[in-house]
Amino acid sequence: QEGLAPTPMALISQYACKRRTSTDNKNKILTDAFEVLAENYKFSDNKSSCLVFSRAASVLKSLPWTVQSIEATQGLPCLREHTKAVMEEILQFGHSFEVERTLSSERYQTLKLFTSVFGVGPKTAEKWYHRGLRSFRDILAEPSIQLNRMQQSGFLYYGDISRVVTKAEAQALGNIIDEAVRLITSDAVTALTGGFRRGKEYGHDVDFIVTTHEVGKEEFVLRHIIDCFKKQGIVLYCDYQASTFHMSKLPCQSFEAMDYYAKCFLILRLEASQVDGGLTCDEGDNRGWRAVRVDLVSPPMDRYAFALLGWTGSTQFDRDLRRFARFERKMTLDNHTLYDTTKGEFLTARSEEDIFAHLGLEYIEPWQRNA
Ligand code: TTP
Ligand code: MN
Ligand code: MN
Ligand code: MN
Repeated sequence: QEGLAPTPMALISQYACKRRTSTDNKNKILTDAFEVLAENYKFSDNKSSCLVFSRAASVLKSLPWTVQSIEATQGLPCLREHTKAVMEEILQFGHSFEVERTLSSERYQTLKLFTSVFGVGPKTAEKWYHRGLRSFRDILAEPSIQLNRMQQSGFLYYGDISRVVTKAEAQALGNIIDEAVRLITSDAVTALTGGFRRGKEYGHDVDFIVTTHEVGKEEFVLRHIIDCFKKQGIVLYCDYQASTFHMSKLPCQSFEAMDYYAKCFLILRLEASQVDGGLTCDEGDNRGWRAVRVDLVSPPMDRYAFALLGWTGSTQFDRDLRRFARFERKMTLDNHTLYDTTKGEFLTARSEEDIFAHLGLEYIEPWQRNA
C-alpha cells in the first residue's frame, strides 16, 4: 500500500511550512546533536551557521523514519557538507566528536548556564563570561553587576521556572484566566497557544492569547486579568508592554517575530490544589505551590488569525512561513498582516486556514507544526 512507502525525497520541501512535523521525532539523537551546534553558533552570534543546523534538524524531525545511513539521506533538502559530516560521525561511532567537544567546553557550558536564567540572553551571558564569571555564585558576588528586575526574578525563582510545565498545569492556568475574564465580560476569547497548542506534553512556559470580539477592548481585558491576578496575590513578576500597534504600517522586513500587540510576561504562583493530579515538584518539596512563566498577548480580533499563527510556532515553522511568503509568493507575512507586494494590498484572514489559502499552501494543523 502507498501509505507504507517512504515519501520520495524529492517531495520533501526545503520549507518547514510545507512539511508535517509531529512531536514524535524519530531522529532525536541526530537533531539533539545539531541543536547543540546551532546553539553554540548562536552564542557566537553566527546566525547563518546557526540557521544551517536548525534547518537540518527541522528536516530530520519531519521524517517518519529513522536515518540509519548517509545514503538514506540522499536528496533531502537543507543538509550541507558540515551537517552531513556530523551525521556521519554519529551513525558510525554513536556520537560526534565536534558535539562532544562543544558540550564539554567551558564556554558552552557557562553560556548555557547563564542563558537558562529568565532575562539573560546570549549577549549578557557573553559579557559575563568575557569578564571571567563562570557560576551563579560569581555573578551574585560581583558588586559591579546590576541585575535588572527580570533577572532578579529569574534568579529568585530559578528552581521552579527551570523545571518543565506540564499540560495539566497549563490547563489549570487556562481555568484561572477564564475565571478572571468571566468577571468582566462574556465577550472575551481566550486560547492556549505556543508549544501546548502544538500538542507538546511539556513546556518552558504557557502562552495564551486573550482578546475580545469588540475591536479596541482587548487591551482593557488584558489589564483587567492582570489586576485580578494581583488582587489574588498570585503575581510574582509582571512585565506589561502596552500596544504599539497603531505605529506599525507595512509588515516588518525582518524574519523575527517581534510584534506590536499589548502583552505581558509573567511569573505566576500556581497552587497544587488548582492542578489536576497536583504539581510536578522535586522530591521532598512540599510547599504546595510553584512559580510558572506565563505569556499573555492581546491582538485585536481582526488580527487574531495572524497572532495565533505567529504565537503557535514553532519558531522554525514561522520563520519558513515568512520566508516562503516572501520568496515564493512575493508577500510579506508577520504576526499582524499578510501583504501582497504584487497587488499592493493587504489580505485579510479570519482563520489560520485563510492565511494558508492566501499563500497557496495546504493547511498544516497545529500539531504538525513542530518543525
Ligand atoms: P515560546 O513560548 O518561546 O516557545 P514554545 O511555546 O514554542 O516552546 P516552549 O515549550 O519552550 O515554551 O514561543 C511561542 C511562540 O511565540 C514562538 O513561535 C514565538 C512567538 N512569539 C512571538 O511571536 N512574539 C513574541 O513577542 C514572543 C515573545 C513570542
Ligand atoms: Mn511557550
Ligand atoms: Mn522556548
Ligand atoms: Mn512564551
